[in-house]
Amino acid sequence: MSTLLESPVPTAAADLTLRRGAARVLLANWRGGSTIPSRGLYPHQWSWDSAFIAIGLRHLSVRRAQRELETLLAAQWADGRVPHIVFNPAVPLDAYFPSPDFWRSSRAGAGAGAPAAIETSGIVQPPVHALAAWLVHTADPETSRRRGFLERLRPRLAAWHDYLTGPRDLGGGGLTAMVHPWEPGMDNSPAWDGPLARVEPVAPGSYRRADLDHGQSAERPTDLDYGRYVRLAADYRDRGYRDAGHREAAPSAFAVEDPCVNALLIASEHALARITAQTGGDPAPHEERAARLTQALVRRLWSEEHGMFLNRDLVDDRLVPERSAAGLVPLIVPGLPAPVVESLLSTAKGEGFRLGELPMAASYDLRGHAFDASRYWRGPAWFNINWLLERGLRVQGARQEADGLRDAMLDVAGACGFAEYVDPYTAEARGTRDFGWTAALALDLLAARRAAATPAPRAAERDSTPTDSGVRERTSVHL
Ligand code: 9WN
Repeated sequence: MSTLLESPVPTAAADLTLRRGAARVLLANWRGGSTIPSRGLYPHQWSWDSAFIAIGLRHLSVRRAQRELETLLAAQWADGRVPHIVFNPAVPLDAYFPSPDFWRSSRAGAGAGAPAAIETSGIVQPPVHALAAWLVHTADPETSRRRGFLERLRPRLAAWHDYLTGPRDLGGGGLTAMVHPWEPGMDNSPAWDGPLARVEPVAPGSYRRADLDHGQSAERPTDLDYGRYVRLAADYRDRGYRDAGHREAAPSAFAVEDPCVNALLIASEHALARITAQTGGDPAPHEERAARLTQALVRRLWSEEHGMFLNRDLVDDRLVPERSAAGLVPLIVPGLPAPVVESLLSTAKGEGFRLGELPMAASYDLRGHAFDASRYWRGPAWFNINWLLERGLRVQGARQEADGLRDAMLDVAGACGFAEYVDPYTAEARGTRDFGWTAALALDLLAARRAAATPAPRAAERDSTPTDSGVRERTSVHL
């Protein structure tokens, strides 16, 4: 694949080094049909990791990027859910916990439509997939059409969104809900401390954490939190992975409406509209659903007082007063009311996140009572969240700020060895290294920067639609 590393446009030496480094990570983490997030800590396929990885992989190999998403969606359940982990049967059971023998998806999930021949987890992760599929398509529409890529993915993506907006609208207010802290992807966010406090942890000796074999305990969730994660997952499994509304389901002890997850659902619903139009269908139902979700997002999760979106705890039907970066991600949603956008931008640049001043935005308010610069999702800066913020700034027309964040992320990505996350003040590496989405999103930002500096119009520009045309840069990377 080394020839794929050569750019058609003259590239600065530093960019080329970064590109080669990122490509090496993705090549090393490739497992024949999908990419693992990291060797050691995460040896299987993860759902939202694969979507972000496909977004970067398309700059190296469109075929691999397509395959990444196809492999994940091949493990989709008949009820539409896309599992958060697809297990590699060749990996020893003790390499990651919870392992397939904990989830027992093919048996415990049979009633919910889990595949019989592939073992997966039974929970989900944020729906970045339709967005990723569209971006992969735009990288090479010709190959995509020839292989029927969008035709094959479209029904699966539609079923996925139907699941999230149907059985997972647990609050009945038009948003999707997450039933485990692993589902929104920000596992250890201080926003979960309140909702999790109600959950009885399982006994400490009843399982063995594999993550501490690879990660430093000061950078990982505590044992108490793990005990609660395990309890929630085991209870969901023992209910046959049924969601509330089903006659055999009990309400989940943990249920939240998360602004990042719902913003991604909206962005993906817009992408699904394009995918549907591209494959000869009617995009209107998807655009209408995106508009309804956007209204529900503002109605249910916007907090004027906090200047950002918050999580809604569905058990007591209250907003959780914790300012995490999840509440800024709705910047990616087109059509938000102007005062909301103004307030979000000012919160992002303010004392809590210092966007434009620090290298990357923290995952949690720098002044928050639970802030920790090193511990999982309680302060460190993450590349996927910052990639979404960069994208959101462009959607909202804040081009200078977006350029600044993009350049800073590119500087940090190479310097930290493609770390999983970094200290938000010093940009020092935290978590595991050679992390898949860090490498992939660096590739994507590099391509965007190069495209923005290239005068000729590109094919993807012609594919852009009115929703984005006023705010998109001239680049294949942004829709
Ligand atoms: C549990 C793989 C995943 C990411 C999540 C991140 C972390 C897993 C864990 O790693 O979660 O799913 O074991 O901590 O929080 O966002 O998808 O990279």
